[in-house]
Amino acid sequence: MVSDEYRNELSRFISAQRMTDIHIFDSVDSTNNIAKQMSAQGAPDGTVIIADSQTNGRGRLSRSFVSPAGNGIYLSMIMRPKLLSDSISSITAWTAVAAVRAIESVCGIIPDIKWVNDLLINNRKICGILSELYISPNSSADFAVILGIGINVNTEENDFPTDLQQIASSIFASTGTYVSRPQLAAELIKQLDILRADWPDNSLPYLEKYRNRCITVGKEIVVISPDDHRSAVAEGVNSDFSLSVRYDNGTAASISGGEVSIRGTQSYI
Ligand code: BT5
Repeated sequence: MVSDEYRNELSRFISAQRMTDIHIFDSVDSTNNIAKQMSAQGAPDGTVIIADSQTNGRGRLSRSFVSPAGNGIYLSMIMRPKLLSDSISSITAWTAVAAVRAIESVCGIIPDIKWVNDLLINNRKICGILSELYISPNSSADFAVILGIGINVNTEENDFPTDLQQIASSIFASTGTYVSRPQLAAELIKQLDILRADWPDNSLPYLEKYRNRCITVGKEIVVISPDDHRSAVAEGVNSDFSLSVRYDNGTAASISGGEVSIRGTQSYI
């Protein structure tokens, strides 16, 4: 069982007490789905689900996240904040910063951020983030935020499906250095634990790091909503992590992640 080895390795980096809320699987449909099921069963704040592979890894807006066995990290953390304030819309961006910090600490390379939820190295996507909300059908006071992170760690470039080969990469393919998945997963858990403690008041370090790594700013982009494609220039990241854009007709707007994607006009970024 890969999951047994994974657990043994992970426990070299994580205390026995913390390991009790970490659940490791060989294969699941989606770690975010398992996290929702566990949330419904009362799983505590900080519960972690990790899988060696996913059969239905999910991205935003019903897209999929390719999640083969043996070389990626597919991890979801259950977060149970006391209140659900407007600031929850920035949790994906906070999670991106936590993932950047973990990769920087273990791999010595600092990924860029493509607003709002992609981490890139050399302009290729190596990580995607999907945050979702679970609300109990019985009580709106019983809710959880699911932080889902997928990282291509040791994937070879030609292992990606053809349609992803121009946009996707892995940490190994970009740096030439093999990375220990349990070590990186452990650091990611540590950074997400710090994030839970920082949420929502200690926003500034997250905003500073996000702005520092966000390569979308200054680029010509297309803002894609369900019924519209509009050309714009990305002008900056606002303090609520929304993207400040100026459309071609001169109108300024702030866009938030929910229903919108962006593409560079020159390339994926
Ligand atoms: C994301 O969505 O990138 C969010 C991905 C979140 C995955 C994690 S894994 C753990 C947890 N459980 C889940 O089921 N999901 C989360 P989005 O920004 O919508 O990007 C999706 C797009 O990225 C796809 O349409 C492809 O173009 C591209 N893509 C798919 N798989 C990829 C991969 N492995 N690496 C890089 N790009 C990929």
